[in-house]
Parts: sequence; structure tokens; C-alpha cells
Amino acid sequence: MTSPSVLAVVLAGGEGKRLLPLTADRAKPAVPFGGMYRLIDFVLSNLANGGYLKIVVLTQYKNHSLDRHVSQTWRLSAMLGNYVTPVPAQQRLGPRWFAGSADALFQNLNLIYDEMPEHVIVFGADHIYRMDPRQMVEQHESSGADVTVAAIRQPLALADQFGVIETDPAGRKIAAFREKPKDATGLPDSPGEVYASMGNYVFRTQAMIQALREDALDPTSKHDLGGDIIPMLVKSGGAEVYDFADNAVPGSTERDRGYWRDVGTLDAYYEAHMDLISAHPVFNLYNDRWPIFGGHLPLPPAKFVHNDGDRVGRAIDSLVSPGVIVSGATATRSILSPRVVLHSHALVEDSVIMDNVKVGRGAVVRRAIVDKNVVIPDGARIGFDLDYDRTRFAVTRDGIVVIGKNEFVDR
Ligand code: ADQ
Repeated sequence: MTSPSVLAVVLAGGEGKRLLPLTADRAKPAVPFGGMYRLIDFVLSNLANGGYLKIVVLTQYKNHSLDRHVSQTWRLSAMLGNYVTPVPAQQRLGPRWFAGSADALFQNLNLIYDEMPEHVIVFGADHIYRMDPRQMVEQHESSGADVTVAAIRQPLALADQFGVIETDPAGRKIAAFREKPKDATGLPDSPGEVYASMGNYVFRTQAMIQALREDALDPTSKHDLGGDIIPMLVKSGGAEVYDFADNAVPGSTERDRGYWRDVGTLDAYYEAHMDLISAHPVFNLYNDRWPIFGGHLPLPPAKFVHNDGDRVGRAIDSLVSPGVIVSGATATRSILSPRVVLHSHALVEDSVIMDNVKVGRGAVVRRAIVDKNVVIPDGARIGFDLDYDRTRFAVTRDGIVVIGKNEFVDR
């Protein structure tokens, strides 16, 4: 059997308001993650590892760094007909940006007509996970569904952040789909959980085109995939669920199988980083059978210097990127992105430090996210006096201090 022709569309237009200040001047999918990556690299790696190499990335808000990242990093072989193309909001249908994710697809139907694939994969760009999309496409192909929606069990308390799915007791057919309900009830076999949409879909192309056209004519629609298109296809009986628990990625470990994190809030973003760093991490970046590709600058190796007297240059339970210099300073349970420099006697604990941050002599940074290019002055203390930190930075509900890109930090 030959594989069906498939075009992948990645929805990368999210504004990411709840990730402010990290999204102050970049789109959410362009937010750096794990030292060497941006959020969008996870979905693109999943698609590329699965062999889906015709990919359109729909962008919208503050798309400069996202466009640059996608066009510089994700250059596939055009000779083989492969591409990852960022497509900014077009205003093709008059002077408006995209209304919702369905409108974004509708406005770009020409890209689908250009390829006329049998199926269209539509994945979000905001999640940290490994997934072999071939398994979902195979199920979709053999069931003949109009749309297949990937789903994962999530706590009932989070139901209002997700599309909540009810299945037919007999199997995979979706009986009801409610976008972010406030009154969801738990699953019959697990009352504390719901079955949540991951925002990843595979459509039969014709069914998708028809649904988008119908939706475009509906003045009451918000033109949202989760809010309008999926419920429409559920009503006509053509929607099925793909259980992410069935997905197995080559090289995955018992521990990181089934890992999926929605990093929609700063606390979730921070926690997902902490999932990377133990000796046996819940999310393992070191699976070379399913690599996560990122933009790697030509940088020198990380270096640890000054191990004399009371100064020790070291990093423990941490990820350290190329170009980092740890000079007589200590990092524990932290992520150090490229070109970070820690000066003598500095201490960085439980923190996410982004590209080109400099931490001055004797400074202490604890439970913080520090965005690009920030200079922490000598002797500064971040994350100790949260009341004071609140007067100058963002502090999350869980007490994580977040310092925005290029922000000036006083002592
Ligand atoms: P949300 O993430 O809240 O819920 P949405 O804001 O539409 O839904 O974002 C979905 C994806 O589309 C994101 O990757 C975002 O970047 C992108 N996006 C949003 N608007 C866009 C636009 N106009 N143009 C291009 N891209 C756009 C969705 C589903 C839920 C599901 C959760 C899982 O609607 O049903 O449970 O994802 O996290």
C-alpha cells in the first residue's frame, strides 16, 4: 500500500498573552525553549521525523523572529519537493487579519488547492511533546473519518482550557465536542479526568474544504477550529478520536512515553523546563531516533573555569548549551542557553536562563526565567524578596520571577 499524499499545516499564529513578557515582541511559537529550541521546533520535528516534509506554517502576530527562525533553520531540500514555508496573514479577503484558526485555514485554501493532498494534517505549535504522526494518519486513513482529533487525558480541573471530547461507548467516534466547557464532568472510568483535544487534527481534504466554506458563510461563527469546525463535523458524524496513549515514538523511554505539555502559562512553561533536567528526565531530549531539531549557531563548546579556593565553575543537574562560560560560578537545576556567562561566585538555581544573559559577580538568581540579553548586575539577588521583585518584574502564581528580553535590572 502506498502512503496517502499529505500536506501539513502548522497553526503558529497564537498571541500567547499568558506568556507575557516572553511574548512581548515574539509570537508564542517562537518563544525559546530548552536552551537550543523554540516551541515550534517540537511540532516541526515530529512532522519531519514522521516523513511529512511539505509543511506550511501559518503565522500572524509579531511574526518576525518566527519567520526568520523557520526560514533559516527549517530549510528542506527543494530538489525533492520538500518545504517548510512560513505564510504570514494575507488580508486576502479584505482588510482584516485572521478571525480564528479556521479563518486562517480558509484564507489559505489556495495552498491546499496547489497540492491537492488526500489528507491535511493541522497541528498547533505550542506544545512540548514527541509524537509519531504516521500512526494517527494511518488510523485516519483506514477509518475513512472526515476528521481525526488527537486526544489525551487531562485533569478535570483544566477542562475549561481544552476542547473536551466525549466518545461513543463503542469506540472512537466522537459523540460530543465542547470547546473549553465550564461544566465538564469526568470520564466514567476516571471521574477526575477528561478526554482533551490536543489541538492536532487530520482532515480528509474534501471534508475540510467543505466545512471551511460552510463556516465562512455563517455570520454567527467565530471561525475557530475547536469552537466551530470540529463540532460541525461531529454533528455530521464524521469525527473520530486518536488516543495519544497509543502513540509510540521510536527510542522513547518508559518514562517519557505519552509526555505532552501545553505550555500556555508561565508556570507550565517553567515546569516543562524542570521536566528536562533530572538524570532520568520525564522528557528526554537525548533520543536520537526521534531528534528535536533546533537552530544551532556556530558557537564554541561550553566552558567551566576557575576551580580554585572558594570558587568552583560547575553545573549540576543542568542543561548547558554551546558558547556558555561558567567562571567560578555554580548552576544547579537550571537551563543555560547559548552564550550565557556566569561570573565568579554567581549562583543560579532552579532557573531558565536564555540566550546571551550575563550574570554578574556574586549575583544570585533563584526560581527565575530570564529572557535574552539581560544583564544581572554584580551582587544582585533575584527570587529572594518576591514583594520587591514584583515591583520590577513579573512574578507568577507559583512565585517564579520572569525578566523580559533586554530588560534593565538594577541591583
Ligand atoms: P487553544 O490553544 O486555546 O485551544 P487557539 O488559540 O486557537 O486555541 O490556538 C490553537 C493553535 O492555533 C495554536 O498553535 C495557535 O498558535 C494557533 N492559532 C490561533 N489562532 C491562529 C490564527 N488566526 N492563525 C494562525 N494560527 C493560529 C486549542 C483547541 C482546543 C485544544 C487545545 C489544546 O481549540 O480544543 O484542546 O488547543 O492545547
